[in-house]
Amino acid sequence: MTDKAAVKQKFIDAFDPLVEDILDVLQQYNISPEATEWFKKSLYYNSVGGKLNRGLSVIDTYKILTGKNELTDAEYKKAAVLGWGIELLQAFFLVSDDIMDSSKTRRGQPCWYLVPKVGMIAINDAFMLETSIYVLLKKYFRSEPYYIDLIELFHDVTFQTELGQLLDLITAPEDEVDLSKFSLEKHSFIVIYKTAYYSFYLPVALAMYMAGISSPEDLKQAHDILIPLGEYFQIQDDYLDCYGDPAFIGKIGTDIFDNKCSWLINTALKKADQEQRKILDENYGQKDSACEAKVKAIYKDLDLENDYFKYEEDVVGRIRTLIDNVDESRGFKKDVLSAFLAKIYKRQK
Ligand code: GPP
Ligand code: MG
Ligand code: MG
Ligand code: MG
Repeated sequence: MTDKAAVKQKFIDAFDPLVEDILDVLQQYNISPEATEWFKKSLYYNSVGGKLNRGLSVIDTYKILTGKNELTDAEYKKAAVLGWGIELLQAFFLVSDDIMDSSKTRRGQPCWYLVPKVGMIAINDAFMLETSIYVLLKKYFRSEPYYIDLIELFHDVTFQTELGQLLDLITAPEDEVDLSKFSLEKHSFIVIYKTAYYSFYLPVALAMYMAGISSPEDLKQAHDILIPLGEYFQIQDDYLDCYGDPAFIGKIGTDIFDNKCSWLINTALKKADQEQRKILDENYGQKDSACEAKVKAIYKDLDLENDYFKYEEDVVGRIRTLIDNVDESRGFKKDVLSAFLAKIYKRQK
């Protein structure tokens, strides 16, 4: 096993006792074995199987902030609880998002709502994935002075992500394709809220509270770089929706079908001539494979892949400069941010 695989496996192994903690609550309430089994299946199906980057980042960030290469078992456990808290939040978002986006696969398997017998029970399962976070925080952090900061942070970030999802959805109405409503400014707003807060700011802020390096100034420094980093990450997601290999990314892109205000369509709209614009107007968001192919053909004619590669080099340069200017005098460390950037630069999945 490579080092990286071993690190991931250790984190995955830390999930089993946490599932037991959550299921203990059901047992206290005398919930039937059938319901307990259902919930256990949902916990594993929806939380494990992805890259786990967000969860692992809590542990990495904590190590960098404290300068410790090895954590004690107790420290590792607590960082892992916070990491799994984000993964549960992500599971809650993805189960819900796949219903809203009519997606088919996630992490190389059918979306949870498409699993036989699940259907719309997935909505309640999503809620329970979310509330499991607070079962774990209560058990492991209740006596910490920063307990309320953790809870408030999870709540604020959840609200921000839901606002982003709202913007994403109302900018992509199913029955009314109007590309003139899209813009890169709107796109930026959507993706910062729907992705950057929970995927980038949250893991770092959680580790900062746990490490005790959490002055408002340091939280702001982290925020001001992690938000653009998260925006870049979602633009990669938009790019991969069209150009990624489904076998590799574990999901089939739906953005053109679903009339999404994605980075690619916005970039295409800026470059298209009248004729190309007409084809985009007629074929975007049509929930039809032939229409999708016509949109992809325009993307190819416009050489959007090249725009994406240029964007990537440009944004990474800007983020590197921001990182260089971080003030480490109160204890925050630039390496936290460079480690994040290194993890996502030129990612293929
Ligand atoms: C990613 O958008 C955004 C989320 C997963 C947040 C969902 C938030 C909720 C409150 C449900 P996406 O649809 O582009 O992701 P993917 O491409 O993985 O489906
Ligand atoms: Mg989606
Ligand atoms: Mg979505
Ligand atoms: Mg996407």
